[in-house]
Amino acid sequence: MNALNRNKIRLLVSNRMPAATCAADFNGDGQVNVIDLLLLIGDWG
Ligand SMILES: [Ca+2]
Repeated sequence: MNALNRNKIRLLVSNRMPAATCAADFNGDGQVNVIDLLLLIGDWG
């Protein structure tokens, strides 16, 4: 595997992984999904 292919793979992986500091990722697992929505609803009001 040459350097160009490694850079392509690194770019693909980084594009698939959302930013860890995403404001909607309440439990910090790197994904914004129904679990984060339930945390939001649980803290509502
Ligand atoms: Ca999350």
